[in-house]
Amino acid sequence: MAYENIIFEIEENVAIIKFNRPKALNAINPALLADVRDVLEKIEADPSVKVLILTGEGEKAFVAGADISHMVNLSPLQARLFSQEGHDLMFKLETLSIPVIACVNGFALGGGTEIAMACDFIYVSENAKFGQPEINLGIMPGFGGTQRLSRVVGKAMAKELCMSGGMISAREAKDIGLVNKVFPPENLWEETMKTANVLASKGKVSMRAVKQCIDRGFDVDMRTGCYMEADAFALCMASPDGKEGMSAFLEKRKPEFKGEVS
Ligand code: DAK
Repeated sequence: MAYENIIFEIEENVAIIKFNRPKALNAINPALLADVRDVLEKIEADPSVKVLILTGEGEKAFVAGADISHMVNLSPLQARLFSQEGHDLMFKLETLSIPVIACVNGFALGGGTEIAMACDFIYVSENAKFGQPEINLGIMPGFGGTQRLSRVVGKAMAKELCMSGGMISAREAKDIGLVNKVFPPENLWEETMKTANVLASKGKVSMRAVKQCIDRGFDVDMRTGCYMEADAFALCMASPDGKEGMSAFLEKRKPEFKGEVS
């Protein structure tokens, strides 16, 4: 199915969503949110998909934020709905059972930074720029920026970014721990795909267990997190992939993971 606001492709086991409104620097409107939501449902239902990459179409932007021409006319109630739709999508991305990589090839501002933070990790090109510039518009982050940013980079840095509305470079984003790796623009896609293929070669059951334990464990105390880890570990041990991975090591062959729970 073709979408109006995104390009959706699957390359072997890797699904790719490209935000595709380049004339508006891929700014987010409700139609784009709906397209992404639809695709995430398809991805979750397709056992062959093992990794998702989000990126922006065009040379300039990942996502330059929520579409200001849409937001300017919203009533407070409509704004709440738009914000809620955004939050729902971020949670959906965050809790997707497969790893999600944000491949940031330019501006990631406002909602763009917020989408990238809802991914498992972020790879960027040297020309990427991050920021929460909503304060410059007399508003504030509405897709989780005040919450996720402080959890990723700490309260003081999150406050500086959200209060100043300033942009930071790819290198600064790396220095504060917002992004994992910075590449020259011409290498970004290849490097992202290389990592995606590494992740796609692992077992889906243990991949999901790792993702859930790290994410959910972050919100609870250490002891509860370790109980969660013990349960998830038991699930991995009970899964055919667990047996296959360890047998393959002992038999000196490559494992063939099936991603089945039993
Ligand atoms: N929305 C709509 N159009 C945008 C846009 C955006 N966010 N960003 C860029 N564009 C459009 C420009 O208007 C321009 O359109 P034309 O004039 O060509 O028709 C085109 O993209 C190219 O942009 P520029 O000509 O400005 O390109 P430059 O290279 O000069 O500058 C820029 C690039 C990214 C620095 C600049 O475009 C810029 O500052 N853009 C705005 C960035 C921004 O402020 N982003 C944050 C948006 S606010 C909430 C829900 C969500 C949110 C908040 C609350 N609730 C409902 C509670 C989230 C808010 C945001 O994300």
